[in-house]
Amino acid sequence: MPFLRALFLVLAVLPLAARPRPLPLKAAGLAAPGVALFVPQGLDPAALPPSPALVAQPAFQAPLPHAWRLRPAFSQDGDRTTARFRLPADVDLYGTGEVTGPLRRNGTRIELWNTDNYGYGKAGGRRLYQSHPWVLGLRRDGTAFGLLFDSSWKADLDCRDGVAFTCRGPAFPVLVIERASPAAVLRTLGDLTGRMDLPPRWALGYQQSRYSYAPGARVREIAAAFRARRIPCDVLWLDIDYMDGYRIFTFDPKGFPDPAGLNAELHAQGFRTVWMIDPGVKAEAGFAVRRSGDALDAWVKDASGAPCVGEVWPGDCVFPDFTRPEVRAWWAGLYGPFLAQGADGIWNDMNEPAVFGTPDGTLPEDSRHGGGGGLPPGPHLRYHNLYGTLMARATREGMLAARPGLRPFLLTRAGFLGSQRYAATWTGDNTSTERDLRQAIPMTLNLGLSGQPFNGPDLGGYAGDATGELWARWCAFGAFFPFARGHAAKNANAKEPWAFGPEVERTCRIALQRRYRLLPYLYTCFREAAETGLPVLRPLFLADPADPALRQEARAFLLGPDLLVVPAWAADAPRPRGRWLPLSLVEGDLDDPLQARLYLREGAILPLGPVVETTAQAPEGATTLAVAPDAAGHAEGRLYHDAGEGFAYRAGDYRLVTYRASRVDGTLQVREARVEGRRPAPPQPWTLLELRAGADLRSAPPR
Ligand code: NBV
Repeated sequence: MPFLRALFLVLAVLPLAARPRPLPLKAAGLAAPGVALFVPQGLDPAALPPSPALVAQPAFQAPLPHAWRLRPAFSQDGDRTTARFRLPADVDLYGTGEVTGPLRRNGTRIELWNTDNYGYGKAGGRRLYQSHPWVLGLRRDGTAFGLLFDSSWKADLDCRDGVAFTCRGPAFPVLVIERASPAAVLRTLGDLTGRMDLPPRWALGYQQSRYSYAPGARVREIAAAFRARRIPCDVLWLDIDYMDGYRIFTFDPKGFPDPAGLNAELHAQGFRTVWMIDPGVKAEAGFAVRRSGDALDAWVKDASGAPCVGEVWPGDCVFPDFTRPEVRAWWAGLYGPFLAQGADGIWNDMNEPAVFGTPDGTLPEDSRHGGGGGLPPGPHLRYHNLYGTLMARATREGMLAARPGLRPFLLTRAGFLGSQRYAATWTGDNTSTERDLRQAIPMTLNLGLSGQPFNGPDLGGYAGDATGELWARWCAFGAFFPFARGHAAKNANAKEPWAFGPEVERTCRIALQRRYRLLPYLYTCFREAAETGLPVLRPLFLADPADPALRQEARAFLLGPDLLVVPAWAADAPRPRGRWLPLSLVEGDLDDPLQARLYLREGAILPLGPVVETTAQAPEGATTLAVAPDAAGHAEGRLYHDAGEGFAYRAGDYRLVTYRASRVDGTLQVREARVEGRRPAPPQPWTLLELRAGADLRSAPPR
């Protein structure tokens, strides 16, 4: 009988144990106007856990208004904590970071566990290289909200029935932003998680990469080909094969005997270079980086306290523990001698971190991080998603220390909400397929809607062979992405703009020339993103949040506030309300059926520059102002310029002009209505180009 009673008790208790139990709220209030903070039991509201996503710890400033609508329900189930929001069915959801699939995230579920996901093949593409516990919600009436789950632990973000965030960790705070528009939510997201710093202007140029251009002679050939063919390009990328046996911070003595000489040669031709540095340090006793790291026992530890060893490119590696401030300082110090060779930018790859031959492709969940400087010690389960961000932080600090007068340009593969403070990013190892050509647009848009404006895909696709047609079509709209870089896997075919013959080359040249003409506008959009947190590449619904027809549009997009880009294969895409006037930027662009169609918003002024082959030749300011007057003959536009490099702009050495156009006695006149900053006006005069509504391509399609 005692046995039966025990069995009965176990059976009675089991379902209870398996059921999540509600976790009551401990405190709720406003952390800022329109920003609510919810703290569940298990946390001390006066001493919240440090948040690497946020620039400042949130604290209660005022009571929560009674009418506050969005409140999370917390629950716990074993080691899992959930925050769930019930939402009306007609709310549209966006953001959620770097994701495959549709722009509108309703009905999707993703895993927040940064993963090296070659070809987006693992877990059906449900987890990628970055994690953003963040959702942007848009209501029917165009008002919007943001949900920020402040936990870096391994998690699930489920948008299938309302929004539920479940992490494999303890209780966490939730922030809810309530605003009148999605743009206003994004500004507040920028206030909370920080903004991208203004990059050097050269980083806005076209960039060419391959795994790998090696030896140095091959890099020179690529540089020469760009210039001989007059295809605009600013940056050449050096992938892992420049290293000596994949040892980071070294150069292959055979292929790259004189990196400083190579960099200097490329600089003389108007190129910049970006060199890859991975986190895995070859576990080789004599290797200098290993030895200097050993001196502070810099490594992530396994459960027994010994350095974690895992295989990456160089063979067995140890992994810096970037949660420790002294390790970040050591890592930062490694960049001084490296950058002295003349590299302009740094590319941090494999920093999920990716580890070969392990069940999950990374370090074990129970490996240990030391923390410090406010971060508590913790398991990999807690710090994995932050590994890339903390590495990027240390790298950026190293770049700044080595060259205090230059703006660091850093690209990171792994990231977390807030990593835009340290680095730009790209969407990892996509494929040369129609699927990835198309989903590059919503991926870039959703990263922008998650706080990261400086991002883009490998244009043309990374893995697999590209056809010329695919490459040309991709380049034709990808030329307008904030980060525009062609890249290719080792075993893929050549994917430079000329690799597919003269017709594809011509399409790519035209597309890239268009980008370079837009440079004054693009730089102005970057400055706006750096100031406000608004994305550079924007979904159409940002232009008219109440228009339901724009909510799912993932083919056409906006570059900044005024330019509508419609890929050639999306001619039937809806447009935001108002008139959009067709625009030709370079000769031949309207005659090429593969080019994206460009439209300027009625009432806007678009600053343009000349066609150049590198930003090194681009004059400051604008040489042309394209004006699309509204029915009343008015238009307005902005132009930002500065030295394009360095930090003098922070002390006022910039010029931000608001131009206003109006028709006086039938003649269109433009004046500088407002000037900010104390940088003098550039010497060259600008010419006026008036766009007329009669030339609208909708009524007169191009040949
Ligand atoms: O360093 C080689 C590649 C790089 O080209 C690519 O862009 C990264 O996403 N890297 C991954 C390592 C492994 C590629 C299979």
